[in-house]
Formats: sequence, structure tokens, C-alpha cells
Amino acid sequence: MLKITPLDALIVVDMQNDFMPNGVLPVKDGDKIIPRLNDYIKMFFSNGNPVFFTRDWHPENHISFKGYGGIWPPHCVKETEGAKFHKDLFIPLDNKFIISKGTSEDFDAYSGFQGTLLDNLLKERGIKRVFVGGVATDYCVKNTVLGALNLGYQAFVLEDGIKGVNLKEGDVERAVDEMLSKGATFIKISDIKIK
Ligand code: VGL
Ligand code: ZN
Repeated sequence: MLKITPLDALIVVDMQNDFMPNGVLPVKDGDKIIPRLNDYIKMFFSNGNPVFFTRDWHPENHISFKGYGGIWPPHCVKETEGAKFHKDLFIPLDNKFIISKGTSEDFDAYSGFQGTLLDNLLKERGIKRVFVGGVATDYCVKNTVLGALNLGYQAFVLEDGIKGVNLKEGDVERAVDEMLSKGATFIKISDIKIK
């Protein structure tokens, strides 16, 4: 059992329409993890722990887009429907933080820590351990987890609250192996205890 303490924060990665089954860059079954993510969000929120929601928040001419030097179709263009969080994701009014990344045209960020204030916001609150779920396991979840480990946080990956892309077969498996080998711990909701 893992007890949630005031040193813990939840990071929900990129649960945006464009990454959901009807989006332009769909993660298969990406919406199926929403009920479980909502369980985690409510658990952390009701315990007073901060909950961070990262989002891809690109300009129209972003460097990661085909035609601008990148490999992806245009996605998560800021202020558009595709960039909004899925309507079923529970986003508390208080004690939540939105982290926008990939916001300048010449810089991409798979990690929620790249070019954002996430590290500062966590440190200000004395957070030592982060719990990470969302999409995609083999891109932004992986890079956010590795970023956290690099910055000295202990990182827990929510194995029942992530989904991957597998653009190349085996990508998700390799991502999981890499997170494990760098020191991440995989947990599921029944491993967590509040009080
Ligand atoms: C992502 C591809 C491009 C992600 C973001 O959130 O995993 N993937 N931009
Ligand atoms: Zn992106």
C-alpha cells in the first residue's frame, strides 16, 4: 500500500480532444482511461493534493506540424476545440493547475517540464513525488515521467490511467521499459491509500 502524503502531486497529461478517438491524432481507447483518471483526480483533490493538467497548446504554424518541419498533423492548436480537455475529464475548480506546453512556434515539448513552470510550481509546494497518467504513454507521458526523475522527483506511473500510440510496434513496451529502468514505479489505484 502506498499512502498519499502532502508531498504528493498528480499530473494528468494531455487529455485533449485531438488525442481522443475522434481527434486528429487519436490515441486508441484514449477516452477509456477517463473514469479511472477521474478516480485519481478526485482522490488527490479531496485530500488537498495539487492536481496538474498538462496540455499541448500549439500555434498554427508549430514546428512539430507537417509543413513546418515536423512529423505530426496539426493538432492541439491553442483556443480550438481540439485543444480542449475531453468533456468527461473531471477538472476541479480549485487546487488545479493548467500547464501549457509547446506554446512557441519554434519549440516542441513532449515533457510537461519543458519550457513550463511545472518544476517551480511543484517545488514551491514541497512536492517530492509525482503520480503521472494520461496520454500518450510513448510520448508525453514517458517524457514527463523521465523529466520528473531527472529533476529529482520520485515518479509513479498510473498503469491503469495511461494509453499509448505505438506508431511503431513495440513503442509502448519500450517506453515502459525505459521508465522502469530510470527508476519509475508502476502502480494501480488499488495500491493507493488515502488515510
Ligand atoms: C503528443 C504527439 C505530438 C503527446 C504531443 O501528448 O503525447 N504526441 N504532440
Ligand atoms: Zn504536440
